[in-house]
Amino acid sequence: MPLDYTFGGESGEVIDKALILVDLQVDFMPGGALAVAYADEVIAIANRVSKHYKVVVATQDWHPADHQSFASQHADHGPGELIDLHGLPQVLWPDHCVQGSPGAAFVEELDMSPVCAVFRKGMSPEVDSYSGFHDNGHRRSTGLAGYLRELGIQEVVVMGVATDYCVKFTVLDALKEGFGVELLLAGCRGVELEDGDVERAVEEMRVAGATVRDETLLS
Ligand code: VGL
Ligand code: ZN
Repeated sequence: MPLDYTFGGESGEVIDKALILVDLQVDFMPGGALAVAYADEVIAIANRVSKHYKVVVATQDWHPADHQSFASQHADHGPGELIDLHGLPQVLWPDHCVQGSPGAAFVEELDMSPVCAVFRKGMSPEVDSYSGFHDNGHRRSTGLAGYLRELGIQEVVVMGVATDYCVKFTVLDALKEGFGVELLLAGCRGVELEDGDVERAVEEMRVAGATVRDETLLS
């Protein structure tokens, strides 16, 4: 049974896929605690495309103040360093997206009206969660895959930040969950800790089965 969705005032094409907006939060914008260069440019793209989708979900990085992905929790290490965290490789980050803080909020300019559900992640202090579907150890699910399946979704379109972290892991998990995946590259920006990280991430997503679109398609 098709779902009965209407979009505020827009009579355009309605795409029978879910749009996943990854971590469009204040701390990832220029000037934020974990700033991703030019991330602010994708907000207008999100606002433009989101009204065309049947289902739009947003992920939200949502850490307790003592999250162990924060360099501040490790006396001998600094941001950008790679450590072993309970058996998983972990890049240490500046404190960011602390639950309830202004930096954890969605960017004010982001149109949240088409967003039907928000999936928060990274709440457990011992394990990071880049993907919107699972934590990095693949032990706990956020419920996103089940939510999308309940709505009859078979294909997802992914955009947001950061291309080389949360977008990449969300795309790879979506493929593992059996969804068709399109990466909206124009709507993504990356951290690029090392030169070439974004390019390698995009290649990894493509090899895993994602379709990479380099244009926004809809106006
Ligand atoms: C992210 C690093 C730490 C992301 C989240 O949204 O890509 N990156 N937490
Ligand atoms: Zn985080």
